[in-house]
Amino acid sequence: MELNRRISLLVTTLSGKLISLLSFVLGVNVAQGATATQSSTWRGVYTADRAVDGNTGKIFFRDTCTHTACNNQNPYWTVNLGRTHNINSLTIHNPDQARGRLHDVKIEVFATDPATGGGAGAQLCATIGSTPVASATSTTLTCTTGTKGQYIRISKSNLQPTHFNFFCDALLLCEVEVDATPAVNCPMGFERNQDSCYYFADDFVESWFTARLACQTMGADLAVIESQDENNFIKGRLATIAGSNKWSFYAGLHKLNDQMTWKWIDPKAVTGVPSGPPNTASAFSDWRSGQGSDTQASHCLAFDRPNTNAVFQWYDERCSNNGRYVCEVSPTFPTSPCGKCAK
Ligand SMILES: [Ca+2]
Repeated sequence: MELNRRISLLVTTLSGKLISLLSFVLGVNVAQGATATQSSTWRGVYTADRAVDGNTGKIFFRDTCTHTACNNQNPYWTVNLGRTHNINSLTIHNPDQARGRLHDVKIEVFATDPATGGGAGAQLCATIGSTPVASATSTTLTCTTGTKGQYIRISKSNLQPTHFNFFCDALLLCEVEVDATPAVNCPMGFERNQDSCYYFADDFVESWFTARLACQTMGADLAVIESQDENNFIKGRLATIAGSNKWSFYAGLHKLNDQMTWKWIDPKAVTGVPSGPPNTASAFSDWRSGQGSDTQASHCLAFDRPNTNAVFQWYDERCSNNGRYVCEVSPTFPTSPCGKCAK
């Protein structure tokens, strides 16, 4: 491959990964390209998908807008985001031909398809009152905090009488953008903390490698700990689960072949985890006294404690030793093979 092309491909790949990572951190328009449906379609051509095609232009007869049928008294438009999201806000691009038609609107979020019985679990995101939104403007509606689901429905009521043959009150949308971040529904047997799910394997003991395979079998991987909060959550749960047993639990940190560098199994996690104490580096660690710094064959992280009255901390364990283990799955981890399968 020619060098320029290689560089270009590398830049494209990296920027794609960056955008994908940023989208999880910042929240972006997750509706574009999603599956959309509506209660009816005016003249059969102003279809629901036109509000998620990425064209936010508001000129009705030139850009790509939706329009429900004139005889539809309770029109609605629904988008399926494909998986559960924490919904922050919606931006509606209202056509120049709206002429007072964007009024009495209710935006609701559902865990399951409202068209097939999911309507009972509606969460109200936001409303537009009887005063219409101005034509050819964009309006952003912030959802009630904690709004979460896979389906968003925009429905309209209190339709006004038809003024002319060609002007009926209906639901018209040039584009709907949804600012949201993916959420994860924990698989059976997993416990939630923040936006991750954890499986505390306390009934089997395995080597670090077999423990990792066991996690992967469930679409997860050994836990990657990126913050003090996450570390405290796991330590707290381990204290409860272990009780008076002298157990240790593997997590997803291991030492590279240089016998010095500790590395999380998730490449996106913080790098450069400092070796044992004193922990003066900026990266996060929680080594037990005397741990994390030897150059021997102790290459895998286990949560352990010197006695059952002590708190769990990080211990550098020989990877071939048997231990219990903690698995994790989140919207972004593991990246393969099944990190995005969990719903
Ligand atoms: Ca459009």
